[in-house]
Formats: sequence, C-alpha cells, structure tokens
Amino acid sequence: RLARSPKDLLCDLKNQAPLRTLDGSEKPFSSLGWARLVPPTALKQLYRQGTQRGFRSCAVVTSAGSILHSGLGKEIDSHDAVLRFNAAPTEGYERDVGMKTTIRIINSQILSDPKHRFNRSSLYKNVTLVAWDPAPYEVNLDKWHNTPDYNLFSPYEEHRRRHPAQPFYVLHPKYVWQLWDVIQGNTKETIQPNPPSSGFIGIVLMMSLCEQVHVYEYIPSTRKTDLCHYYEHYYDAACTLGAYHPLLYEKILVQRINTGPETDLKRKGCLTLPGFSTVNC
Ligand code: NCC
Repeated sequence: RLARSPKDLLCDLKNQAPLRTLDGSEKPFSSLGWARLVPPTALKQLYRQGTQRGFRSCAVVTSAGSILHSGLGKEIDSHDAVLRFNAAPTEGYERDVGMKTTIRIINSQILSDPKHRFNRSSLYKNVTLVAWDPAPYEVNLDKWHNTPDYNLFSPYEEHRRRHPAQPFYVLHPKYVWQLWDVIQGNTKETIQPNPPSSGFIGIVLMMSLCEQVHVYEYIPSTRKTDLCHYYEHYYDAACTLGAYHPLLYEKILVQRINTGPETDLKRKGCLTLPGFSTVNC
C-alpha cells in the first residue's frame, strides 16, 4: 500500500470520526428521557454561538510526569482554551501546567469510583465535562447501558439534574471506536482492540473545536521520566508507552501530523496540530 501523507491522515480523522456525543435520540436513551437530559447545545456548537467562532488556539495538557519543572504554565494559559484529563489538578502546579481549564475529559472511573469525589471536588466544577466509557467494539447501546465498564450513567443523570447549566456530555462509543479504526487503518502492526487513551480522544476532540492545537507532553520532551503523573508519586513506564490503551501507536500517528518544529518537541514536549476547519479534504 502507498505511504499515506500527513494530509491523508488528517482527512481520515476529520471524515471517518466526526465528533459525536449521546443526544438521547437512540434506544435505550430515548426511552430514558435523555433527549431532555443532555445539554440543549451540541458540543460542536457550544463555542460557536453568537459572535464566537470556535477557538483559535488550544492547549491539550497531558498528565505525564515529564511536565514537572517545565515552566510551561504561562504558555499553556495563553491559549484560548485548555483541555485537561481525569483528576489532573492545576492547584499547586500552576508554574508547570497553568491554571486555566476549559474542558475536562473524564473516563467512567472518575464518575463511579468514590475516591474521586466527583460530586464534590472542585476539579469538575466551572468547566465543560466530557465523559466516556469503553464499550465493546460491536457497540450495542442496550448492552452497554446495562453493563458499562464502570457505571457512568446514574452519576451522569444525577449530575445533569443538579447542575443543568453546566455543559456535560457523554461521548458516543461509536466515536471512540471510529478513532481506533483510524489508528489501526494507518498502522502496519495489528493493535489490541482496546479503545484509545483519553489523551488521544482529547487531542482529536480539540482538533474539531480549534483552529490550532498545541499538545503538551504527549510525546515526551527531554524531561522524559517514568513518573506516571505530575501529581502523584507513582512510577510506571507503561503510563507513557501504554499497556491497555494502544498508546504507542496513537503517539506515532499523532507525531506524523505534527507541524511544529523539532525543538518544540524536545524542549517543551509540544506538538502543533492543525484544526479540522483549516484542512480541505
Ligand atoms: O493516566 P491518565 O489516563 O489520566 O492520563 C491522561 C492522558 O495523558 C496521557 N499520558 C498520561 C501519563 C503519561 N505518563 N503519559 C501520557 O501520555 C495519556 O494520553 C492519557 O490518556 C485515561 O486515558 O483515561 C487514563 O486514565 C487513568 C485513570 O483511570 C485516571 O487517571 C483516573 O484515575 C488510567 N489508569 C488506570 O486505570 C490505573 C490510565 O490507564 C489511562
């Protein structure tokens, strides 16, 4: 097969995985009243209302330990929107990771495991929330609703009722698997059928909301370390290279569409990616 260009890859991501969240139109969610439960504005439209025309420049901040001592906080906060993951804090780490959070992607463990105090923690307030759960590849929404990996549905319903004004979405499991299909479709090796990491999902999600996306410490800088997260004393190289998620393949793929200079990658662990609105497929 012919080698595929960065443009081909971008177009695969843009066309084969359109951003999709649960909208309550499909069973079983339609019968459960989700059409009225989910936010009235689609995520794709949320930042394009009135005079807003989406974001120009965005930052995706991974939770990798290598961001410690980076001093990237000011640069990160200078972007129009900042996306963070799961329980990654800013408090106490502002110099390295910044303090602005626009969107937070959370996996279903955050909603279901009491240790995260999803209802109470300030991490999940005053931001747009996007949750997801790894449904099996052959997505059957009824089965998934009955046996999610971690139960995100009741906490989601409760949170929507208590905080109806907070934008909070659940990614459609088909979207997650379409992303996986693009990774496998552009990788020679056969990859394990586990969903992409929140990191990959967040990067592509921001590519549909922003004209340009800067990703920090997804591809490790020269600060590369086995420290899993910048906010925890826990060491495991699998956090960076992957065990369950096809992390290594995701990272190789994203590096192929990097338009930033090599020095940004080495010094800052920073990738620059074009937003989908700027790519003509
Ligand atoms: O660790 P996690 O991800 O929350 O990290 C968010 C994203 O940052 C990128 N990352 C992280 C650490 C590192 N050393 N290098 C990196 O590149 C990855 O892209 C990662 O996705 C997840 O993807 O949702 C994950 O969540 C954790 C955990 O559930 C949450 O942190 C909540 O505690 C998973 N860990 C476990 O289940 C034990 C992790 O596998 C993936």
